Amino acid sequence: MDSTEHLAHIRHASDLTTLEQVRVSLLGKKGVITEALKALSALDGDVRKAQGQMLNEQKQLLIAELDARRLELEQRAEHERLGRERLDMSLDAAPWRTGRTHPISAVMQEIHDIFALMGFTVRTGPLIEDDDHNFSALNIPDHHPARQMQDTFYIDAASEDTTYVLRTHTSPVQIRTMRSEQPPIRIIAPGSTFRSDSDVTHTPMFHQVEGLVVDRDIHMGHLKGCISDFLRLFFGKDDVQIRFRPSFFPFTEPSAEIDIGCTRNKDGLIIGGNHDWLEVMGCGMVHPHVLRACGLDPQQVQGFAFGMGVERLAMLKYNIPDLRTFFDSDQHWLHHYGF
Ligand code: 2NM
Repeated sequence: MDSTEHLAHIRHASDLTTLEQVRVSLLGKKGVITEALKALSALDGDVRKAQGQMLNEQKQLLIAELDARRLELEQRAEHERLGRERLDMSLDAAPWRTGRTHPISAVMQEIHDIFALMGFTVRTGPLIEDDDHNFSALNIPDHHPARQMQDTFYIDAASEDTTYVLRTHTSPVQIRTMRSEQPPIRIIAPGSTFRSDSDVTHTPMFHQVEGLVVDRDIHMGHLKGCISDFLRLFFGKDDVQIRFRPSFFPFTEPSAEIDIGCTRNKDGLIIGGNHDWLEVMGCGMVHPHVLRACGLDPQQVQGFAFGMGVERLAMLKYNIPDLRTFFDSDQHWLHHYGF
């Protein structure tokens, strides 16, 4: 086979695979040129020199031709690929969203930060509680409606003599704190709570922040000052109207519900003004039975406590109309209402 024939093979190779086969057949370990170069050793003197020079020139030419042909075939393949592919520049880019803080988390943090300023620290406790921490120690009698199956999630545990429930409020944390720490106590207990209730204004899981202060000579004036400061800071209004309306809870005596002044107009509700009242919290002086159940002497120390629903406060502060949307995990909703 002479050079012309080799060159023809290179030029007629119609794709990169074929071209590679041609390269191997010429320059590979057992290629024609390689073998011819090996055969030089059998020759001698001037013949060997002349033949070697010729072969090397031929080899350089073939390498150049192989490179040229490879470039040509690669460019052709690229050209064909570009002709096939379609890139629609008018399509929207894939959407991306940064994460947002859920309004529940944001409001919990805001509540925490205000009470932290007032010297409160945080306590937490188990979500599964026994009957004593969730009810009995809180002076909730055996046949109180709050204990009924319709309201409370009871845990099936046939082998246990203790009854377990999903905590219906965070108050068991206050019980645990009073039993394990000595006054002065000044704590908040944030967290999730559970009630067997589901309609437009109730979800089976919701969030509370409760608070407790126990010390010598604590009275209702401390409660009113503390809560008033909190509500003014939380709603960001110095002149928010606050009303303590007598109420009843088994664990506090006296008890009150706290309303704030609001104004209702066509768009809904504005915090401020005193045309109307809106319930935002519950509170009271810790019942002597509760103090005693925690080993404290009501003659020596007194306490005030309060509780608020985080969803409700978030809805009021940030104008979120529908409670259930908190738990939908809807990215668009979170983008709108999140922080
Ligand atoms: C509320 C309203 C009133 C409360 C009472 C206690 C405890 F454990 F100290 F007795 N913790 N939380 C309390 C009082 C909670 O929530 C609406």
